[in-house]
Amino acid sequence: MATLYGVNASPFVRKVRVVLAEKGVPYDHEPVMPGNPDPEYRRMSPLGKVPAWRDGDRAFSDSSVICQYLERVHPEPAIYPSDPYEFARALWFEEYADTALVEVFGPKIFFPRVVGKRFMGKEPDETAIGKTIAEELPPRFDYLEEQLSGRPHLVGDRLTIADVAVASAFVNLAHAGVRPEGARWPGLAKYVATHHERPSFAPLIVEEQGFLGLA
Ligand SMILES: N[C@@H](CCC(=O)N[C@@H](CS)C(=O)NCC(=O)O)C(=O)O
Repeated sequence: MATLYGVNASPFVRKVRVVLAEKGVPYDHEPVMPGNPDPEYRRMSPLGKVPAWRDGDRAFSDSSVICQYLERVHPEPAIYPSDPYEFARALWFEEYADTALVEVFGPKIFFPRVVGKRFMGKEPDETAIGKTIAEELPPRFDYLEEQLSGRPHLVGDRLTIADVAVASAFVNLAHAGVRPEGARWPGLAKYVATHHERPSFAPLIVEEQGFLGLA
């Protein structure tokens, strides 16, 4: 059985776990922490980042690479559209989630409010977090609300890597107690809640809540 390396609360590790669940692929899970200096780990992930993936003597890192590899090895159900334009759009939303969403949701909100507090005993700077929530979340939420236009998926009419990546980023925000307000972003609020209820997401969220002491 192949092994996924990386701690469960990472949005990138979660992306891969959701894809594995959607495709029904069993795997072993080693909850390696980011920045692991172990030379053997660095051979799989030279930058020390999580996730990494080992399948026999084949090992490599990066959630986007792993998800595309999984699509080739386990094509059904497809999570990448076959239409070239829809494929490009799905990759774009994955990229948007992995950069524009994660860089704000992670280090500016989730990390200080949840990780710093629980694992380092550090009180979060709520003034800075409140400023981020007030200034940096609305343009991102507005963009996604407009792109969704009330539809259940970002690209086409079924789950793609776009939804997996975007909904995964929103899990970290939810762990920090922040969700898009339904009154202002009704489509996005429903989209996030619906994806987090999927059988591929829900058990992971419960597992993470236990790990993070949020249960
Ligand atoms: N592009 C990478 C990003 C992975 C990443 O940044 N993971 C974080 C944890 S959420 C990490 O390992 N950070 C440690 C570091 O940057 O040294 C992917 O999609 O896998």
